[in-house]
Amino acid sequence: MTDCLFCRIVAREVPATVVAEDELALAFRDIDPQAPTHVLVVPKVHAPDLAALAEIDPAALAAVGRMVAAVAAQEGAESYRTVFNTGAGAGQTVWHAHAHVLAGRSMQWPPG
Ligand code: D5M
Repeated sequence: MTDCLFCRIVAREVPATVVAEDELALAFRDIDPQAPTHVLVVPKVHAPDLAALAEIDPAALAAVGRMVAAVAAQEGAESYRTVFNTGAGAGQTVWHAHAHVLAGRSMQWPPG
């Protein structure tokens, strides 16, 4: 059994509120939402971060990108923020590439 949390969510070994799925990607609600809409979009293949995913499986990266837009539309978001934290210093805590999709409130820049 893998010890990667998001691989285990993809395998349905850990429960999550899934909002979208296709062959290559899965979207589920963040357990600690930072906005009224906060969804994580993950590739089904394991890659530790965005750059690794681009190397390992460009098709899965494209699927994540398409699913980000589909989730935002499904949530009725006209504007939304997409975040890939990379590295502990940037706030990455789960070492399986994931896009945060945040919407439903105004966003500040710089993000902090
Ligand atoms: O983002 C990792 C995100 O993963 C963080 O926002 C919490 C979320 N998380 C952690 N465990 C779960 C489960 N079990 N379900 C849903 N969401 C979860 P990062 O950018 O790595 O800090």
